[in-house]
Amino acid sequence: MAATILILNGPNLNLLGTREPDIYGRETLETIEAACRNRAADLDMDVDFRQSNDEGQLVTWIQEAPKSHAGIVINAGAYTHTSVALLDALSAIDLPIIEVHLSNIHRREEFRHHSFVSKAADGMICGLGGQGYELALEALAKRLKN
Ligand code: CA2
Repeated sequence: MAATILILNGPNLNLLGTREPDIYGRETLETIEAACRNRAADLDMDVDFRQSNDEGQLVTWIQEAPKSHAGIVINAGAYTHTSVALLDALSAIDLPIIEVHLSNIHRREEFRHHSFVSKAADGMICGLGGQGYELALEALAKRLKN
């Protein structure tokens, strides 16, 4: 049976493609989801692609993930820089985790340089736009094979 990867998107990522194209590009979350589905099919994986503006909802999805998912790709949006709750939830599960950011957070404001999510992630990809999600799926496919 194909492994299912949970792809989590945090607050405001539903607005992609509508504003700030100079930072986040013109892709919408829907086009990123479609690209992930195509890439996952090539890799013989399924994706479960979700977005929430609610920190508690993201925590609940992370807690439930080991029952039905083989790995997590997470762009926690601004919660990346603030949420000990997300760090605790990610640290409490035994799944491979890849953190993704569309923008290069290290080229931006100082407050975006620190990530709580990174403390629990196996790897982090940033600055490559939606392609970062596809690269994260490739990384998980390789890890799950080994
Ligand atoms: O670069 C990323 O992927 C971020 O996770 C995006 C977050 C930001 O807070 C992180 O520092 C880096 C923001 C997502 C909100 O995206 C918007 C898109 C269009 C219009 C407004 C917000």
